[in-house]
Amino acid sequence: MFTIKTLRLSGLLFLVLTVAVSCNSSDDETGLFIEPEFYKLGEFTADGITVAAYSEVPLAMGYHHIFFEVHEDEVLVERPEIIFTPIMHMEHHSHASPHQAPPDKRDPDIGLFRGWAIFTMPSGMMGNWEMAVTVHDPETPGRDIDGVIEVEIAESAMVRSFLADSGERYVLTLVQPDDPQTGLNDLVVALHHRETMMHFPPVTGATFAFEPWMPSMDHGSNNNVEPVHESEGFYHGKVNFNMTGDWELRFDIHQGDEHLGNVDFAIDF
Ligand SMILES: [Cu+2]
Repeated sequence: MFTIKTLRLSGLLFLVLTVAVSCNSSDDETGLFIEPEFYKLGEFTADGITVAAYSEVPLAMGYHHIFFEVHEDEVLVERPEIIFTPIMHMEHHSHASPHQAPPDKRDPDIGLFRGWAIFTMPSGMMGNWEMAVTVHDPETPGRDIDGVIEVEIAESAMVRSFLADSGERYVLTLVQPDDPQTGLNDLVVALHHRETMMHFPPVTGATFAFEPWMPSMDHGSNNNVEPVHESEGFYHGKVNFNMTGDWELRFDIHQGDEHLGNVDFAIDF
């Protein structure tokens, strides 16, 4: 079974890659400032405009901030409209996943445009992921820049796709904790409905019964807080790990009178 230890491993890999990224950026003649600890996913240039994408760690199944930079002739493009769609090409079909485009202002702390994506499957035998990106520069009406950045998605246990009793498919993502500690942890889950292969609107009216359970010792914990909706399909609560070890986060999900499903995440730390 894949556990959060996979994420720790990504952390180690990240350290190694940071060095590689730093070396690359010294070759970069643009002189643009990029947070050196970011992981470069890729870039493309079309019609003189260069679009680069970054993440905080190498991508795995689950929720990730995706950062974009846009420049033309070494000059940053102000207030571009950036639209992107994560797409997985599988043998017989393609599908997207939940995501949100960045606003047209740079994140003030980072100086990049920040959106997010949830990757629902790993790259590999099943298929390959890319981000289809369109950039519209409002200073040049009618000029849209299109490109594709291929991304590699590692396996993780942070996403569950499940069928409701109605036959509809949903995606539940464990956003937090991504680095569990003994004691009280922030708990964040995101719930999306697969309306079509390309459209995953957030589910904003769900209720969660939530219980952490340690199967090997057959006990739970107290002081947990069931996640409640905060915004855009993201639900916030608390999870209490009263010891380290193998935990299951057990969710029983309803929407009104409808039972959507029972979803468990395994965490081992
Ligand atoms: Cu897929």
